[in-house]
Amino acid sequence: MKIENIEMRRVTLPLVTPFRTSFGTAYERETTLVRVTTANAEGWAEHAAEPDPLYSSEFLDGGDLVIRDHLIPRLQALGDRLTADRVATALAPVKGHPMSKAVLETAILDAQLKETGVSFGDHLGAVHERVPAGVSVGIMDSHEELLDAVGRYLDEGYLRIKLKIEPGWDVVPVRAVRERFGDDVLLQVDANTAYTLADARHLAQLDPFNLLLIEQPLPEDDLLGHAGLAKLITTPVCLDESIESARDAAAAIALGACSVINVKPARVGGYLEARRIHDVAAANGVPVWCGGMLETGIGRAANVALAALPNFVMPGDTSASNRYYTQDLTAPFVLEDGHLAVPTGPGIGVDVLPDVLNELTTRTTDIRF
Ligand code: OSB
Ligand code: MG
Repeated sequence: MKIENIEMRRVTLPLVTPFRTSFGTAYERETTLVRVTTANAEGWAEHAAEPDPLYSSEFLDGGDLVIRDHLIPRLQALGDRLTADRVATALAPVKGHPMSKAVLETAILDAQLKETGVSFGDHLGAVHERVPAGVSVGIMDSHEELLDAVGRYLDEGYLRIKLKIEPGWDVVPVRAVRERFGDDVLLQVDANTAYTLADARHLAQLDPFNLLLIEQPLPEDDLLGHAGLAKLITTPVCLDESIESARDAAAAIALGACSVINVKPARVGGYLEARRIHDVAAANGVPVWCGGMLETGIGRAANVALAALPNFVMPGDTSASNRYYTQDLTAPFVLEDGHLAVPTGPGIGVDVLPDVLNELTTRTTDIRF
């Protein structure tokens, strides 16, 4: 495939409500969009990193630099032999930076699929036309505020609630949600690495609440700690930050460090590696679900397609556009009966709205290929 141009466009979208996690509070979502132009198509993807390196070591300004100075030159060296399948191998000599690699591979895959008229879902192996939607609920200033938010999301039809937790905001809010909304609500928690193995006895106090899982309780490099914790609590341990590849997934499963995996395509270098994680997990009887990074409609479209693969058996953080934004960059993803429809058009299957895009753009860089 011959690429003519790569545009990097920085955009900022205000969030409808601040989103607080154990590592910080986001008031807006800033991202770099990558637009790949070929003779017959335009491929789009969005960078998952945040402005600060708090979720992982990647951050947006660093991503822009590594894409421009280290990743794109390696793709240019492939010339007309460049295809989405060859991106990961071409970029492998550059250590780390999975989110920056993912945004390039995804935009190139989108352009390629648009040229051939194939949807992301069909290309990846989707088996569902719609996927169940969960919602990730941030840390709040009070329990009343939390219960209000959870109540509103349940009224909207969300099929699973995930509570962000940290030391000082864990057992008590989980109990409050269970007492208010009952034992039938599918409920899980996400600590974003905020605990250590020494907190095992404290985290065991979550056992009676029948949570689907606890996500990433310990630091990302502590697989043995997670394996130890899994033996000390009955809540299933799920990994997010720890899993950056299918090899990581295989190791974590073999060590007993997790019994569920949150698959975020950006965190693992793209949708092709994400599919391999899906496959490794399936082969080991480990369920997976699709995580999110507050994506706009551009990233959400591809995530929803991935979430339609057969081993995505738990509702993902694939929420509707209005959970994040009053005005999305694409036509909004809307909750229908607790589900989002998998796009069926070529590539990611959604169009970027040009006026909204221009209004939210803060800078643009063109790289002739
Ligand atoms: O840990 O899953 C996470 C958002 C930003 C960074 C990390 C995480 C999250 C979420 C929100 O939990 C998921 C979403 O709704 O996109
Ligand atoms: Mg997480």
